[in-house]
Amino acid sequence: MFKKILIANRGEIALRIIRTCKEMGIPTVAVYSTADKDSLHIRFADEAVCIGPAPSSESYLKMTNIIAAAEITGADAIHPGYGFLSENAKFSQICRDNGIKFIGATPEQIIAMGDKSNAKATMKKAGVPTIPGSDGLIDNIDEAIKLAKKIGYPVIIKATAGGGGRGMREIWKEEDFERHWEAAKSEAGAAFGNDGLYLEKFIEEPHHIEVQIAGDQYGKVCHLSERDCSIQRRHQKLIEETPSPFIDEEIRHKMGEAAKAAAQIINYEGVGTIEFLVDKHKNFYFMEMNTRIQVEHAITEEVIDRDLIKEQIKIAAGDPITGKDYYPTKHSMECRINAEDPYNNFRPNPGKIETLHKPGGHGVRVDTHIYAGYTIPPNYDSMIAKLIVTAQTRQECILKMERALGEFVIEGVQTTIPLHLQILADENFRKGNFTTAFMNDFKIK
Ligand code: MV4
Repeated sequence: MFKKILIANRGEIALRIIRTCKEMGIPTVAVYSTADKDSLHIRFADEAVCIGPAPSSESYLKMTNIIAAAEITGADAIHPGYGFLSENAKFSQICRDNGIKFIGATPEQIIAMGDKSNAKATMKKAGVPTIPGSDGLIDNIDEAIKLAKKIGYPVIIKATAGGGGRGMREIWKEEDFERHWEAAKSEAGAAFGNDGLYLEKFIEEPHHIEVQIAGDQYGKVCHLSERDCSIQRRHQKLIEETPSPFIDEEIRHKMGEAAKAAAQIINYEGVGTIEFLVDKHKNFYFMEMNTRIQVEHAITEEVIDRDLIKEQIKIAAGDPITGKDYYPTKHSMECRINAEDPYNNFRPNPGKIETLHKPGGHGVRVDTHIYAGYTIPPNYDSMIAKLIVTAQTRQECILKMERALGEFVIEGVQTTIPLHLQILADENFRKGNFTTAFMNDFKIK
């Protein structure tokens, strides 16, 4: 097992990782920016090293400073959490070159999945369903227009270096093609330094459903069932739940097998997620793979009763997995609470937490780094807490979430709690009748 783990992250996920390390008897090193000098992750860890000023580019993204912190403290592994350097192939490589275990994907795996057109081709080879479209990149616009006609409108152009909703253009009719194509190409070139584009049939109002997987270095893989992440606004997830109200036993099994085939073909080690788009006929298609632990991992933990960070660390240390798939019998739901004003276009609202009361009781879990008197710095993501509730059924889960949101008191900053209460009260949400378009026409009262 590792002698000491450095956590190259901040906020709730840094605390989450430190907690598991403590339970495993592994000493921890926190790193922090000057803006985070009063953060809890510094106090929870055994040691802490300041790695730079407030901007992420000079601290949490500064690879040389993080490696230096690991060397000074004698850490033999780095956990990157999510965001920041968690899917950075160069950082994974630098860790390897310095004899430090990166608790995440190898540089090869990150590169293979980071190029979206290449990832899609790999999945097609593995027999994972993919969205009809171009065979790889297209650089000739006439060829692209011909293909769009053959597939039938609407189509979507995607940047191969994009992902997570960046670098995409829907096209509904041929006369708009050239304009969108040129715009997408120059945007992708400017944003990613890679203007490679590919084309797909546009799936209208899809469900976003992802399957959690785990793999070990002995070639075993298993799936840990799905999460429904369709409730999102501008590619920011708001509420996630497992199991998905849209997915039945048969499709769950088929998606699980497809996700395992996806993990297997790249010899995936560790925990990861295969994202699928699911259309109204319940056809599912590979969309992207996330080679990291995700924000929403906790709802899966609650329904399968496993600590996914612990599994991740054990796999990185060379332990084998059982290879058993998990099918939950409980229901779990997460509301992401952001310091944003839902009445003012979700404007970030950092500042001092004057009063804090966290909800509790059976089946309620709050993963957060905030405390009364804490000042949320303006430099980072605005998520300040994850409220996770678990019950026997979806209906009980919704009632418990409403009860827990009602108990949650955060004074001093505006939060998205009122929005969550209104989504939970929505008739279609309660029926499980929603897609990724749900928030498009949702009006907060
Ligand atoms: C699509 C699509 C419809 N058709 N691809 C958005 C995130 C990125 N990973 C891919 N995305 C989409 N790809 C085809 N062929 C619709 C989306 C999409 C979406 C997907 C998942 C969750 C929310 C979304 C919101 C808008 C668009």
